[in-house]
Amino acid sequence: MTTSETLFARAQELIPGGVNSPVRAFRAVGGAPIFMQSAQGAWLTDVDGNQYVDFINSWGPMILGHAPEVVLDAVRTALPHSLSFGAPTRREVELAELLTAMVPSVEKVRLVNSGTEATMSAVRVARGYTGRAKILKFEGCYHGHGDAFLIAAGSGALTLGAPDSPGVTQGVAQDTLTVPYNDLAAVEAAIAANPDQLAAIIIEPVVGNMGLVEPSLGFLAGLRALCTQHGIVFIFDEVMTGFRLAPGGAQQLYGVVPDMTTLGKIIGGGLPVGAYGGRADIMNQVAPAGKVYQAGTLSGNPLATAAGLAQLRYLHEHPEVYEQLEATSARLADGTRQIAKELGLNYTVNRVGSMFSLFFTPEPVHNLEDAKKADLPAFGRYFHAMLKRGIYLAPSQFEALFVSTAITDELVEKYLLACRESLQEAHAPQA
Ligand code: HOZ
Repeated sequence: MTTSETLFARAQELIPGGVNSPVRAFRAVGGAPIFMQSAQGAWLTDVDGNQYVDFINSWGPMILGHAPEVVLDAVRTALPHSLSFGAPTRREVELAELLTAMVPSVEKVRLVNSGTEATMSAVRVARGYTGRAKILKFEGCYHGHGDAFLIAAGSGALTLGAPDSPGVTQGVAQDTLTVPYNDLAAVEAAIAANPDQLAAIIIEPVVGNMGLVEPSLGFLAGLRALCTQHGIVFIFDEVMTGFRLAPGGAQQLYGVVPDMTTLGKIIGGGLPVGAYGGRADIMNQVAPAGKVYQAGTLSGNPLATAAGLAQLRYLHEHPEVYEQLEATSARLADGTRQIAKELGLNYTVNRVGSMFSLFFTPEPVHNLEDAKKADLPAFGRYFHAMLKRGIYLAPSQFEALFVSTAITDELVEKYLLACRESLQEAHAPQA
């Protein structure tokens, strides 16, 4: 038995499913998860000493690769000054200044500890601000594990076949409306059927949680107009796209400014941080400025703000990072599409900036129904063939690849060679 297998056996005795977040388990692809030991740059090393080129990057935040000196230095400097105060600190102010400078919609911001906290809080604030109860989300979008979002949810919930989670009460579920992504007419119909009842529309402006799906031309602008017209708070969940698709996230890339934005892991440089922010009049509803309550001892934790500030400052001061990511990701995604074509597969590859997905279907993928047409057993075989060749992908068709600046030309070639061999292996006649 490998050390990973031994650890997984022990973990299954004590941790539900043996993992602390379902998407880490290999349920959709078979086999046992790999336990990691360390990482540097593009490379992950597991507890058995095997190495992999990382295309998950902690689900996005390791945009500069693993253990970048600029972030480690900041944490080393902060470390001797203690680990938590539960009191305000200078870096919280500096991080708020940077976030408001970089993200177009954010005039005021509150730090929390995860993307889930950010989305739960943003929706509560939208409800407090509007005095309305209902929210609208899109099928296959994932906004963390708050009750209100576990209806037609993406990511691990979709992968495990539980997009509507047990444990979410009828009362909560009835306040969440869902419509297909990229379907503006369906949104208009939902608003018309629930006049003056919608507090918020929340969306991943580029979806990463049913695989990578981009917004159709005019979709985000159309939603913006509808929200303005009907007094609905428009929330961009940029937990994965923030600071990744552009310094100001998808809202900068598409030129559509929401009322509120939720941010996650990337603003902690790998440490647990999230944030929600937006228009000052909306954010002034948050306690103690206003009456909508939200709190947290670890919010603005001194190590997390040190890491996050260092990473975001680097991104702010080095816009060339985005050009590099664009060039590398284009080579990876275009190469993947070309290889699939040469093998007669014609699979769909969706890409926006440094996020992309290879869907195991020749049909275009614009929404969840399209994504679900993928050949999941073939994806599972491909996943394991890539892993065997040292390429670490998310263990689900319904997740995106995240590219870091640590991916060199040589690693692009390694990935493309593995991709060709793995696609062939995944489609070889089964014994
Ligand atoms: N939602 C993130 C990726 N789709 C991953 C976080 C997790 O669920 O572990």
